Amino acid sequence: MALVEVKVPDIGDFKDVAVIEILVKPGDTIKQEQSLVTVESDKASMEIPASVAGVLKELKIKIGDKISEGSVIAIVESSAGAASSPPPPGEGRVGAAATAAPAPQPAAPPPQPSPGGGGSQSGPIQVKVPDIGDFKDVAIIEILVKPGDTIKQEQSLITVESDKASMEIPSSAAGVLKELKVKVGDKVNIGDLIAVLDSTAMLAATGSPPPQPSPSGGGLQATPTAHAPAHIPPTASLPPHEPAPPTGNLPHASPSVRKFARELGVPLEEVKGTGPKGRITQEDVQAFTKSVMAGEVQTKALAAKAPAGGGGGEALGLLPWPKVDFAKFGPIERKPLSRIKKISGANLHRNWVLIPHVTNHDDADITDLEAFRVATNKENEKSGVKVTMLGFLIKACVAALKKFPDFNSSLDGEDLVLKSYYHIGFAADTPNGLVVPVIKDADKKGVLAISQEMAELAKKARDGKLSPAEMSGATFTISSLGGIGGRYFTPIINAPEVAILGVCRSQTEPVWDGKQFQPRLMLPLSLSWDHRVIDGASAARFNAYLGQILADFRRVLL
Ligand code: CAO
Repeated sequence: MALVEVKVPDIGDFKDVAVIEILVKPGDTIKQEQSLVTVESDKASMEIPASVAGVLKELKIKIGDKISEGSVIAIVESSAGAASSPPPPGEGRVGAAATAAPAPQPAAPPPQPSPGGGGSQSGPIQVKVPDIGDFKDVAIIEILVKPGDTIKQEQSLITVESDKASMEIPSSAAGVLKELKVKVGDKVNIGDLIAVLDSTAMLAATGSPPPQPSPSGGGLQATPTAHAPAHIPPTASLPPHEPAPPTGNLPHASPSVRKFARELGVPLEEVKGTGPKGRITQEDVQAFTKSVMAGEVQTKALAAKAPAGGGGGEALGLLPWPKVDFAKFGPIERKPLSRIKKISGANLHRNWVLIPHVTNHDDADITDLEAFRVATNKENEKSGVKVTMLGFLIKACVAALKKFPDFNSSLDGEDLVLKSYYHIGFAADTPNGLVVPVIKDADKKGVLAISQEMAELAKKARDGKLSPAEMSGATFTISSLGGIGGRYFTPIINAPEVAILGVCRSQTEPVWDGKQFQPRLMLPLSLSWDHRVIDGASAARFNAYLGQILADFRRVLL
């Protein structure tokens, strides 16, 4: 056993680079070549590996310290029986580490323009990978430019990454990018051709010759920069997570954190870094993963998927939407959803998911009202205005809304907005899908006027001619399937309203009057309400009151 000083190996021209991350702690058993710290200059970020295996006794640096070649990083009790006195910087064990996990040689001279191109002459210039130290077969992880771009000298063209460092490769000359010779995923080495620039185009564009490659300009460029994802629109179910601040192109993270994120499939550009200068740490990646798993945030990819097929069920931890080859079971026809279906579908889905719905079912005795309606229609035969049960229902609902104002409200944050106007929407079935025209100020209109307006709006709806104004502002909605049939159903609340009345087809039923069964015309009512605003008792009272009005319409006057 021997105590060995682990020093900063030859890291090329880097001097006074800041320690931004410490990857080990005293007591840790360290493998040879295991990364101990991450340092960062304005040209690259890199991890400094251990030159020996053993137990870490003491750390000699802390975050923020500036270190150079030869600086002592740590004292390791080596199991290999090393010399008790440390070798000079760059030699012995430390030197071995530098070889085993080579540090970039960042300030090597830039590649010279190839014969026939570049330099002070105009024309094509070949830009090649400069001397990047001992790195071999480093993978291109990002291409930062595209053909047609005007490139400045030393502008970063690509980012490469090894398992110990990430760096950007700058252009050795200025010009217009004619051709990229590499793609993401390619492995490159010193001398490999990256791109061809045209300095003539540059000359034409600027009127001055491009700057010459500088002797020190071919090194490594600043790598770590945080990446800002596009704003993620909130979905019905989950809030988007707060994106990282917009400061550059690449997520600011060390190569090992990048690798870790890649293994987990974590989009680093969506992770907010909590380290120095917004650097993303391993803990940040872990915390992000946890919050996605807990359903607290959604990744951009999931948010983008949400509107399609499965409706984003994955984000709710649900099974993915089943993918079935329907044609396997018989002939099929594929038809795109109509525009109205797409819009109303998305709204209905949101409302169904976000509103805690409860539906109360009840029956109203409309025997006398129906007799009155039939008589009214007979009297008005010549006028052409036909009154349907829906006209009476709208008027009856206004009376119930006045008695139970919570049903004529909307939730706005933690406030309930109670409206003193009564605009009643009615669901209309059209060849292209469901729309909801609105009878404005129904409290100020008689049943005949309401019926006439309803007929006009329903026709406009079927002709696809309703204006947005004619479909907005409703305070309560009725969905009547009375003309079609059925008994009861669960209507979906039309947000931001808090209740909706579903009506089915009336039929004559035997009703016990205390002495005997009487044939009565009964109208099935289904009232869905938002349980955040309304409770079951008020819903039952609302339905009962509505039933009373429909049973004796004179109550509307009271
Ligand atoms: N019980 C028995 N008969 C009823 C009735 C009821 N509750 N409601 C209507 N009727 C009768 C009408 O009296 C009329 O009979 P006649 O032809 O003998 O006069 C017939 O059914 C057709 O009425 P209507 O549907 O044309 O008129 P309406 O005022 O009842 O409804 C409108 C108008 C536009 C709401 C309706 O045409 C419509 O589109 N309904 C579908 C709404 C819908 O799709 N809701 C579901 C939403 S959730 O997907």
